[in-house]
Amino acid sequence: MDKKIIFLSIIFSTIYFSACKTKKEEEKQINKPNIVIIYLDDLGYGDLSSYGATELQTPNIDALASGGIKFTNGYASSATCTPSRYALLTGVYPWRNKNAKILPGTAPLLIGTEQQTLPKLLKNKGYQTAIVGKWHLGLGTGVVNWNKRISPGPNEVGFDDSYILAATQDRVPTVYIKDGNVVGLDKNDSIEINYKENFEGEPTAISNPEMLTMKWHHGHNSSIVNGIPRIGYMKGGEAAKWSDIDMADHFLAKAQDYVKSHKKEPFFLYYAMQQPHVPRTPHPRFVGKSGMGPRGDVILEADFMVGEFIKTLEKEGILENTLIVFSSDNGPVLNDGYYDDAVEKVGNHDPKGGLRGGKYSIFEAGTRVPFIIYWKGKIKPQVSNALVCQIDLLASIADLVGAEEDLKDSENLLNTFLGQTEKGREHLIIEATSRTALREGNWIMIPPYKGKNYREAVGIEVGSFPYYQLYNLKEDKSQQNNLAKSKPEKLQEMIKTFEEIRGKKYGENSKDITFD
Ligand code: NG6
Ligand code: CA
Repeated sequence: MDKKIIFLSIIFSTIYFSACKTKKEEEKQINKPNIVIIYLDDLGYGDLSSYGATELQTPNIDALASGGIKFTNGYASSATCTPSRYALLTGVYPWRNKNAKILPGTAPLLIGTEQQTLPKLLKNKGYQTAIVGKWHLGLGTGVVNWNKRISPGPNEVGFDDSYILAATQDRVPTVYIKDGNVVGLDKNDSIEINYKENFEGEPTAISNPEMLTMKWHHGHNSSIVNGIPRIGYMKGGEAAKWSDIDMADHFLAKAQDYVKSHKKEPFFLYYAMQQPHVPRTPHPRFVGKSGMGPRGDVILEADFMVGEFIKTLEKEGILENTLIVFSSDNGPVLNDGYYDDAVEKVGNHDPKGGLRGGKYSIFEAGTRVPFIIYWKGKIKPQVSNALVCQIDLLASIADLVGAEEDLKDSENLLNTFLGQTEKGREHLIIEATSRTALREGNWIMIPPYKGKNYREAVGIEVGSFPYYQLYNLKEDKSQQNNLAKSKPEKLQEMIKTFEEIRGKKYGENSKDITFD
């Protein structure tokens, strides 16, 4: 070949490839915002002033809603915590995993270490990843020794850093765990946990009611920590026990520290707050602020924490380069096992925002939750009625950062999440304590289920009837008018779609949790 041609082709290919690189680099800049998921625990569709609450004000979360996209048909995959978190992090419907139920503090890790997860895919795209807050997806492989490094856990499914509470605030162990190690553990005071029986001589809510500062209503009568009776028995670990009233400040400080020390790289932070789950333990500066008792007070506390967190992003100069998702793992409940005035002081506040049911329920209030996406300067403020679910964040974020994922359940709704279209999912399967239903267009179809509908202990209708239910949610938001009989064609069409996804044996695994 002519030397000149070879020379020229080298020059051209160098120019060509360096041009490509520049474009890719450019894309990198655009497509790699920091990603933060702020996830509350049991916050209802009607618990924020931006979602219609009039009896309490949540200005900081409202600012995200009014400056971003407020979804009115945004769903958690489930009406309880563990399954919703499983769906959020794996993009897999929780009913595909028979163990995706509310887990005790001793449950093994629910997510397979080989499974794809949101933090893993982001890690592969150069992100630093972290969780601060509630985990509730199991730890270890069976029998956990809480005095050694606990593994596998969040760090083995994609999080570079983890600072968690293992299960729930009402379950033992009541300690923080950092990257698999109990924080502040005195090696001479080892921790033992048992969910079946107590350790000899250890006080419980039953044997020593005089030690309680909060009374239990149902469940929650095992070990006492900080005067609060919990689920499960715990011995030892005195120095490591958390302070309930400081938990919100504690997690905020961890989240802020993380942002400050990772502001130079793209990061993913899953900030999983504990409010307003029981036991509701507002810091004294929030006590009495809502006039609604501790449940209202901790919602105000959570709102304050969100405000402080956003201020940190702003101060560090990265707010414009951070995509923020705000949502809740399931709907609201007033009495979830403690006497804490939630029922007595709720007044005119409607945590369900006019929906039917609540936490644990296949009715709308179980899974339809506040769902906000905020990206300063990038997303045009709007209200979106698109049908979206937290399970879709995985596929959508994958697209945002240029990852290719072959997913069955998680749908790529990136354009919907960025406010470029109001087209959401065609349909969605929602789940509530093993019952599933089909949400499609304006409709929801709930198949027949065994078991009681009304659960006295929590004061909630779980949506269980021995016949089909069909509601038009656009006309009948509170699900009062069952159209199963008057709309047989619509019903049949939805049963067909439902059974195509769920199979005919959808009810087989449905096992109720105990409420009382
Ligand atoms: C239930 C608890 C409830 C709450 C829930 C989990 C009883 C009687 N009730 O079993 O208080 O802890 O589990 O909530 O123990 S969730 O939001 O984490 O799913
Ligand atoms: Ca929850």
